[in-house]
Amino acid sequence: GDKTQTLPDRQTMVHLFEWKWTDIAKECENFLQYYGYGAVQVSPPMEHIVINQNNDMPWWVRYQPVSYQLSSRSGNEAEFTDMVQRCNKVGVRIIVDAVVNHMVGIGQKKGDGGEGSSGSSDFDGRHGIESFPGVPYTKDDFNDFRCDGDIQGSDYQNSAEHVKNCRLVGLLDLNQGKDNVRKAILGYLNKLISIGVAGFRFDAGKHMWPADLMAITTGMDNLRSDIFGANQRPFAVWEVIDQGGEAVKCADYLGLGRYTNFNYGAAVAQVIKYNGDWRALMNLGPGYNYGNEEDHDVLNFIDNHDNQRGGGVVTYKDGENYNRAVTFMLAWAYGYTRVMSSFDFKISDQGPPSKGPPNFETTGPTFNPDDTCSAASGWVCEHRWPKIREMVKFRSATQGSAVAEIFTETQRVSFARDGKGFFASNMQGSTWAKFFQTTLPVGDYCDHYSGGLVNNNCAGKKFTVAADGTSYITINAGDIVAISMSSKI
Ligand code: QV4
Repeated sequence: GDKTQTLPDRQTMVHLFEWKWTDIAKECENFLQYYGYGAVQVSPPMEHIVINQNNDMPWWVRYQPVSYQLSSRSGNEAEFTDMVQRCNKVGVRIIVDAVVNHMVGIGQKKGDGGEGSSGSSDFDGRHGIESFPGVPYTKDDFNDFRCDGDIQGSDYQNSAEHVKNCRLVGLLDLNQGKDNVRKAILGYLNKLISIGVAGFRFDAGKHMWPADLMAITTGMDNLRSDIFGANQRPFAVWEVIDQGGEAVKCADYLGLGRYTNFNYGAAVAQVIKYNGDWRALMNLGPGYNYGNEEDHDVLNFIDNHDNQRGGGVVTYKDGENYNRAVTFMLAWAYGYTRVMSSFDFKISDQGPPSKGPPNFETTGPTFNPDDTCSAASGWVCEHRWPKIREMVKFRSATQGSAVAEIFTETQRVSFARDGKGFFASNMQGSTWAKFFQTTLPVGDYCDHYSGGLVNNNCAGKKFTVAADGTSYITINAGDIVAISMSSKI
């Protein structure tokens, strides 16, 4: 379904890319609950291939399933279960990255060239053998009879059939039209639901047939009623990259849940990274450019674990521009929002911080006194950056209130979230100072962007709103101001 299944006032999800289950459990308890993060997207929890590539284990091994045992680089089943319980207890939901389009890359076999598995299962992905006893799947469960080759670049424009039936970068393509394949996938998903997860990010949704996905969607159990209430359906977001000109369209997936709206981060990058006109962002919503569907259809984000590795979007490597991009997203009333949280990488394949060979055991983040992650630990933790974590509070406080009072001047935009919040960005080379209509109740407010309320003390700039909702606000060149009901002093 498209319903987020988060607590009503928590409307931001964070992707804790490659974090260990034990570290996520602590993060829910020690940090996420206090800033209003509603859910965590976790890396794929199933058993995956294990590879030593130049004395490192690439991050993408997590996208080559060997079986549906809950045994991965992030931890085992007991640790996963403990994480789900502890996060739910403090009101933070777990969203699982479900890789059900394919298994390992063709030609790979356990024991060959150092290839192994993160659990106990054997596998043989050689052409025509294609055996995964841990599920089990046999060669008859794959799409080789429909397409025995890789998806070609031109297929993306010309052939939905090839995009769905051929192999994505050599990954053995499962046939979700088969009953036993559907049952195996549903067994995996329903087990996760019984543990207490709230839903799924479905990897490579674009590469599966919507009719098969409908069967899988309707076959899922209800969420646990002791946690979510009666008759609640799992949240689903389908990974469909469609920025126009594609044979497979995001609109094909409406009704199955939400889809990953790659048009959003692209639009924001156009303005913030490539010096476009900020006023364009005031139209970002349903119908803006291609592929921006209704509010309840989209998951919006600035960058993800794929396109931060060279997709032309704004990423943590852009420094202050990243703060600006995520801040705008969290202030603006469109879609369910996801914040990316990365480990620092120099090359694209690089795996998360680890103890190195032979086991590549992940080493977790450590924290600075200001609650950011220590750079020495290798984790970037964008979700803990002071401006971003404050804006998550803004989003919670403004949930459900519409954009109002838009005021613009070339690279200057301001808007209110009716009765709940006010945002202004000044990307012009000179100070912007005037009376703004904030729509907020009379009182003093602390600016989230320059510090926010910390233990009830204002660490940022202070602004006074008069009885008529107006406030005289000064915004420096290149700065942002954001106040909300959650920063009322
Ligand atoms: C290699 C050759 C192939 C050959 C194959 C033969 O390159 O030409 O056919 O061997 O076995 C890795 C390697 C890739 C290797 C492949 C199979 O990079 O070189 O193929 O494994 O062994 C991630 C990485 C991929 C990685 C994959 C599996 O990005 O590089 O492939 O994991 O480990 C499209 C899709 C979209 C996709 C996006 C990246 O529409 O669905 O590309 N996004 C998701 C995930 C992404 C993940 C996958 C899908 C696959 O977000 O992280 O790919 O699960 O837009």
